[in-house]
Amino acid sequence: MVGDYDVDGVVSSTIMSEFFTDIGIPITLIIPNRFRDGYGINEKLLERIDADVIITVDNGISALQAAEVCKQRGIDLIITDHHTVPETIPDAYAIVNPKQEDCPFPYPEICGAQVAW
Ligand SMILES: [Mn+2]
Repeated sequence: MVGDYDVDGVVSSTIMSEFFTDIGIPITLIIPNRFRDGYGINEKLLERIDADVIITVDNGISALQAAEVCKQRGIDLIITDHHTVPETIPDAYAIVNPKQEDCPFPYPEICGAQVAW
């Protein structure tokens, strides 16, 4: 799982980590270092991730290149985010973002932690 270093990102990461721990699924949490790794899931960060599935929390909706790398490597990328949806969205296995036009959820302005929850 790839989180974010701000408050929303850390809470998102905690909620999702606790869920997988509670149901007995091993999960590795990576919160990118703002200075060394940059923001969110990205190509550089992917160099040190070996996984079958990657879930993002509070980031990922603009990660076009990272999604491409995941696809090439056979990694299922599940993006959960609440940030503004760009014109072109990542080619991911799944995207959960209430700001997507076709999302029926009635509250598009929720935070990333609520999306994760
Ligand atoms: Mn956020």
